[in-house]
Amino acid sequence: MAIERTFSMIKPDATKRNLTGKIVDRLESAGLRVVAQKRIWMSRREAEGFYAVHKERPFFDELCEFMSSGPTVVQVLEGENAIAKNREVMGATNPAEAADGTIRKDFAESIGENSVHGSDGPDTAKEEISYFFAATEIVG
Ligand code: RTP
Ligand code: MG
Repeated sequence: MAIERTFSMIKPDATKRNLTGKIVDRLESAGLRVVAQKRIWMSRREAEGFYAVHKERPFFDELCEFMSSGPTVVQVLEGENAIAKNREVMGATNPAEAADGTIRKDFAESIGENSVHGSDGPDTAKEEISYFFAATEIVG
């Protein structure tokens, strides 16, 4: 299995509740290495750009409002099968449907305010990493 990189975010509902360290611990314990990380406050426009694929969805406005409502920790994670592994550790989008022991099951507040984001494939991982990080900011 090849070493992959994926993009991850700790969303405003989680930074607000001081859960950054606990979430990083879940990621590292699963074998994912944090090779880049910074705390940012996204503008509404940045959130709209990041979530452009969802712009026709009914939750788009609410999502962009939420994602620009407070600090977010953006990260690049590296490891074997990192994209799928991160999705597994995160759990289902809706915390009510997330498996036991996942981040969303344990920490998420609702389907919208669900504590974390993770890329869903190799192409989105590349795009999302470059949306927030320069190559020089990623130290493997
Ligand atoms: P993510 O992209 O954040 O890793 O999560 P995901 O793949 O599990 O979910 P996706 O379908 O891509 O949706 C992106 C984010 O939009 C919010 N959402 N709200 N109110 C709703 O019905 C609803 N559905 C999705 C969530 O914050 C979700 O993570
Ligand atoms: Mg998604």
